[in-house]
Amino acid sequence: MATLVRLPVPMPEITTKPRTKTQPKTERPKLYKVILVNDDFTPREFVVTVLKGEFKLSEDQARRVMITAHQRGVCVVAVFTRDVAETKAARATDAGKAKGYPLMFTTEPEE
Ligand code: TYC
Repeated sequence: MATLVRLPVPMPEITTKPRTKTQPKTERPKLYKVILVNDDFTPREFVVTVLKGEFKLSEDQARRVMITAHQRGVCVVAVFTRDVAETKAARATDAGKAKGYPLMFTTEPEE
């Protein structure tokens, strides 16, 4: 008499991959504001000239930025990546220093 042996049948293994939602990485660099600071000595025309030369502002834009800093104490000139902002602020500040003016440009990170 034959004995029936029941062998275990292997089940196909179902594996589920954990779905980790991957954000498309298009990291944008943090931007920095270049800020023009008012003082009592630098001639208005010189400030306008520096703004046009270093920041490529039009005559009209440069005058508005200069007047805003003159009236309110500071004015944002433009925003750039950190390196560019710091280089431009330093060059513009140096342009004033070369003429003996206390003209100052600073940088600060955007919120
Ligand atoms: N206040 C300066 C003046 O009356 C002009 C000036 C404007 C200087 C803006 C700096 O960031 C400045 N001659």
